[in-house]
Amino acid sequence: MYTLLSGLYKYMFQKDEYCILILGLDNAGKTTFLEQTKTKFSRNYKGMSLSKITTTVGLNIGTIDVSNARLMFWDLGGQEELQSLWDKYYAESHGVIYVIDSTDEERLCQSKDAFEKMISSESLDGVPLLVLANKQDVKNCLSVPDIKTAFSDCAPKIGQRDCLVQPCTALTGDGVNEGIEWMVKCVVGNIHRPPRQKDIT
Ligand SMILES: Nc1nc2c(ncn2[C@@H]2O[C@H](COP(=O)(O)OP(=O)(O)OP(=O)(O)O)[C@@H](O)[C@H]2O)c(=O)[nH]1
Ligand SMILES: [Mg+2]
Repeated sequence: MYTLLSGLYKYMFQKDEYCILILGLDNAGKTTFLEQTKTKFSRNYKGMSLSKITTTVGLNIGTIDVSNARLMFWDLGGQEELQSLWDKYYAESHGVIYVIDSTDEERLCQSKDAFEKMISSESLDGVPLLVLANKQDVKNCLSVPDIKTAFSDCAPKIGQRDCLVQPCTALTGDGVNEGIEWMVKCVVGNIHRPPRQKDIT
């Protein structure tokens, strides 16, 4: 009887909580992506106007519920001097969303270096990686194959981790659902990083 009731309680009131980092160079579109995600996945969420978003100094936090999972996002500032703070969050995270500005060919190499440094951290072993080729609305931007080619020498460091490169336009929401749904499937199925369990209040 106790088992039955406790199972029912868990089903009704507990959610598995996963922490997802949103990383990438400044101006890549991380905060825009987070706002768009909250708008799409939270009923009644009236997000801030996307045109009012300014560069992040520190971090933005956002939470969404998808099925029985609760995703808590940490959107960190991407400016060079803020990148040294990223690794403070690695040990707690269940997944990483890495945002690339597909219009910024000039800094693609810099973005690759930051990505490579990030995935080299042992604290992120086994964590799923969603790479967003953002700003696909802009004519002549880099395509997913262009980005895969530029990042190809990261493959050995990605190793067995789940990894998807997803085209995305954070500004309009294109590709956001696909990316989030993929991430949920990966973190829920990842036995290497068990979720935190939280009662819903
Ligand atoms: N055209 C286009 N512009 C975008 C898109 N996503 C974001 N932007 C623009 O890119 C700029 C930077 O967006 P942010 O979301 O602030 O970028 P960020 O990665 O959070 O930057 P930091 O906080 O400095 O690390 C803004 O002017 C956005 O409107 C997109 O999909 N398409
Ligand atoms: Mg930001």
